[in-house]
Amino acid sequence: MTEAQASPPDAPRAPSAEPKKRPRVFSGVKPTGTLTLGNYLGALRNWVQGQREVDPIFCVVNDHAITIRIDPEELRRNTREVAAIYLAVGLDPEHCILFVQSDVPEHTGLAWVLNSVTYYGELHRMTQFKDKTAKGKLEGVSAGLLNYPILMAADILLYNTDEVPVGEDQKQHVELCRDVAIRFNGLFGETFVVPKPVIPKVGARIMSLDDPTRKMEKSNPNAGSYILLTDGPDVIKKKLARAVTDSGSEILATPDKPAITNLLTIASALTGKPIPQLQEAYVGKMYGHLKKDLGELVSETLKPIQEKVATYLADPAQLEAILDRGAERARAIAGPTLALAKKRIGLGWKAAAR
Ligand code: AQP
Repeated sequence: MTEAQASPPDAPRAPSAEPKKRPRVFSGVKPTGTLTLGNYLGALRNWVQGQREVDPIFCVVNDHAITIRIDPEELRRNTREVAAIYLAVGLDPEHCILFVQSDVPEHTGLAWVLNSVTYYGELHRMTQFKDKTAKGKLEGVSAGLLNYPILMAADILLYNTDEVPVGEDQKQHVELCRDVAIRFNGLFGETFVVPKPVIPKVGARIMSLDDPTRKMEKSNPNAGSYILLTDGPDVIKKKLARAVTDSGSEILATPDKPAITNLLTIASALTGKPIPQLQEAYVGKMYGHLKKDLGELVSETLKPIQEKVATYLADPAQLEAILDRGAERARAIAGPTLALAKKRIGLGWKAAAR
């Protein structure tokens, strides 16, 4: 029995009472560029590690990418590449539902419904909106950038999601999603499962290599600020060698050493070794030693992923078949949820929808 059959849109439903063996997990990355080491450590790696314990749905959220100006051909290329990265890092398409957001129109459909229960003030307060609008310069900023968290709420709520594994920067958006779900349920009757964010213990906030007070992000105009998952060993080593450091010479993760803390955090996330153990190993050594070791470590971690990405990109038919199948499975869940939300709010108006 498909989930669509299990939850017909007009059947009364109490989401919290649904029998579930494993928590439903939903997350995604927007293809605004090639993914960074921050995206990998804050999100992808944790998705892969936890995929067997959950009921996982992962999406390339390309509808989000058009909230900033992006060349259409670049967006298409990035979308394919992000999908290839999902597979290359180890997401299993037999187990996870993997798809591209724009192939499931229920996302934008539900976003419009949720627009009506989300307040302008809530959106305006979002830290990411404030950061991306360069602290108040609103000229040329799309309405989509402001409304982005509503679409993200729709992404999550469509799938009766229990958990949303994200990096620290997205926690606020998941909290807004919770508020919106609770508000909708309160106004129109029990409709959505209220999800919770799941933040990794290490790697939740990888910082820029050129400014350790800013998070590493793929849309940063300075290529030296991030490591891309597609960067080759020489580029990785050069970027790390040029990464800013702190005053002093001791290799310690302390508040007055944000740059070294960031490098140690990356090393800890990749080796699984706690930071105190790494600090111990670097007693008496220079910043350069840490940077050199990290260059090797990051290159070795990314090499097998890069080889697999190339294999998936070389076979577009196979990639599209996997994503088409994922979109079909996603729609079987998303369709009934959207229909129920529309019915609750009065947009499902036909006699059969009552
Ligand atoms: N620096 C980071 N450290 C840890 N986790 C991070 N994530 C992003 N940057 C870091 C996590 O990656 C997932 C996907 O993010 P996204 O691409 O959908 O949006 P974002 O958070 O805005 O990521 P970027 O790289 O900063 O993108 P741009 O520059 O395009 O805005 C999320 O789980 C996020 O937490």
